[in-house]
Amino acid sequence: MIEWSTNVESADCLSADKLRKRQDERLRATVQHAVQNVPLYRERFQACGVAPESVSGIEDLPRLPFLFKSDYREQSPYGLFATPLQQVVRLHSSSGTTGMPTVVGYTQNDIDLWTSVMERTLRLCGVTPSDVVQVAFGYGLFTGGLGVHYGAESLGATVIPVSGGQSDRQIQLLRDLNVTTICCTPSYFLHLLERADDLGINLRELPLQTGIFGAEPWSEPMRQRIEDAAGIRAYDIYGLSEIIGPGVASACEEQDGLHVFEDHFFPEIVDPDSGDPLPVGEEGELVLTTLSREAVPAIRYRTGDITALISDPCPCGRTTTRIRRVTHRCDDMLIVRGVNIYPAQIEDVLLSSECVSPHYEIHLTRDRSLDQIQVRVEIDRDDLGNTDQVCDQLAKRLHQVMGIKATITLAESMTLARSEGKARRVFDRRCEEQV
Ligand code: DLL
Repeated sequence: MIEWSTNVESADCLSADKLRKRQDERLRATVQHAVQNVPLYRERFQACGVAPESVSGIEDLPRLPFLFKSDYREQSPYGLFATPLQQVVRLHSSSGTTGMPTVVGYTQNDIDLWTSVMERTLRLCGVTPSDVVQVAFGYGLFTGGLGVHYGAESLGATVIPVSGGQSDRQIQLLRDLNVTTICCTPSYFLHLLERADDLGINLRELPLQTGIFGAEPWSEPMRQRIEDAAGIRAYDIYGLSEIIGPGVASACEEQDGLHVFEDHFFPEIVDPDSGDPLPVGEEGELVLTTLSREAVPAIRYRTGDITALISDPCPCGRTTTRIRRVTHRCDDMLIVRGVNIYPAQIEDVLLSSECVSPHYEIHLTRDRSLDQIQVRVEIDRDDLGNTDQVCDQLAKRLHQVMGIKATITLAESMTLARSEGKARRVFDRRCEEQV
């Protein structure tokens, strides 16, 4: 059993020495546990010539082998489990947005750890025992619903476990139960805003104060739009099933990056191509090591998420390191006519125009071996001004930012698909059309 216990009040404010001592001890235990119980770790450590006893702490991490998403798939379902199934009390699964979903397991200690980091997450977002928290993340194999649920209960808040979907009911509950905090994907909240409008309910007039959003990339302009439209403060929370679920990192009241719960999950940033560690502040791929997980420990997991570490101390007083908002993944990059483009760049440009809504789709096709990119975006319902002019301006801005020409199509309000969970925004049909 990996020993850990965390005082949720003080864990985010440890001195650097105390934190490092804790991380070193926990890493040593994690390495022993993983190498002893998981054949894949044993093989990888042997192949790199690293004896587990030689690992004394965090400074040894760069010597250790990486773990990849493909390892979870190849070892599926239980190959990466370090504890017998008798000790595993729960299974969850990743959402499979980038391929086959992966199965992850939790011992009772892992569930307690998850509850504790989720309680810390909610505290960072300003939630208190007096809050009424509507959990509109999906419950089930997806980690969002149950993760937030346990954390909110442990904090002593009043939890409404509604799960995702049934949007009209969500809005009724927000109104009738005096909900103060809602948790869901940002794209689902955008949808709830529209439904509320259709039902003649102004969210700004309800007691709702806080939105806790995550599980998919969303931009700073999107956060501002949500805050203005709903009259709430919107917080970004980050996590992934392979590590624990939500509860890896969270924004605080300063809204400048996300604090990582680094006494349990150690972050490194590496060059996505070479895997070499990058200095603090430089953008690269986030690599996470679990320091206290039992059932499925992860050593140097390549998350595929792109971010950077923030070195300056946060004015909120918490001492944990921060990461920048994750706006894209390594595998999100679209190569269009030889130019690298991230959907997040397109979102930034679209949201800089007041005339369009935050609902958009990016369609890639190929016409006689030439890539075509079409961006469909909905017009804001109150703004049906000069649409040609809007299209022209957006196309020019996109050309400046991306260096290639995109066709902009304005779609009528409410015509693009809405999601109850993670939004799908990119439709790449280039290969289909080539065959
Ligand atoms: O999405 C866990 C979660 C649930 C996080 C609820 C936050 C809130 P997965 O389904 O395994 O787990 O997907 C993990 O989603 O590697 C990122 O690419 C993306 N992701 C999660 N949170 C954020 C965020 C959950 N705040 C994958 N910003 C991760 C950007 C995010 N991307």
